[in-house]
Amino acid sequence: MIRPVLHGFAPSVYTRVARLVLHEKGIAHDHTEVNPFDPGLDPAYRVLHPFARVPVLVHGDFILHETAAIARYLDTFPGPALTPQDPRAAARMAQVTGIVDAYGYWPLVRQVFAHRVFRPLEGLAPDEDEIAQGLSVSVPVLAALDRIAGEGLVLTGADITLADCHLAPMIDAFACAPEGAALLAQHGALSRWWARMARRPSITATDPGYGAARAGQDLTVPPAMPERGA
Ligand SMILES: N[C@@H](CCC(=O)N[C@@H](CS)C(=O)NCC(=O)O)C(=O)O
Repeated sequence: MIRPVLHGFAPSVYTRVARLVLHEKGIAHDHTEVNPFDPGLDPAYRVLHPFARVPVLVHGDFILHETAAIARYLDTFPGPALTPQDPRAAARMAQVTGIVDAYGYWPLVRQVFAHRVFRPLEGLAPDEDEIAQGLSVSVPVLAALDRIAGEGLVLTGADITLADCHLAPMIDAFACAPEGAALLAQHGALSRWWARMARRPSITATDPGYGAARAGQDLTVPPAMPERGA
């Protein structure tokens, strides 16, 4: 069987979504490190990703970008199914993915995490207005996800689905900011989900090391990759 290759960036939350799916499925794969924020990014990378983002999955002659599509493709590989059979649970899973992509990523990650955690680690000043705006925009996002987690069709912490994989990296990054952790704590069902989810081996194995980075480690150094599953 041809091994898939994940092109990704160690600190990237979207790369981590794909890595979580690979880990939960136990898919043997290789990894190529690409920094999409590098002004010197090889223009040839746009052959793989016309918008110059990460991740990209290359499987033989099949090139796939957009994380939700990558996750769904990987879920067709052998291993535990990460898509629920129940139509309503499957719909909720797609809904969580949509909420994360459309409303969650920017405020949670690019505004709160990037400015409170990542930029200071890179020696750059945070923009407090971005953080304040990100926190404000995050409130309805967390509320919507909290309702879904409380309903119990997905985000149960028991039967993991692609919804857990898509959401976990965003929440982990957001909660690295003290204000993010405080806001998350106000959402009981979502907090309980994250407390259970954070204990999964896949979360530990794909940890980009924000905690360690806060202690002075370079975040752009990839963790122990390539990761190889069963
Ligand atoms: N819609 C894309 C979003 C991927 C994305 O935004 N990735 C970030 C890293 S987490 C990125 O490559 N950012 C580079 C940039 O914004 O220039 C997906 O679902 O894969």
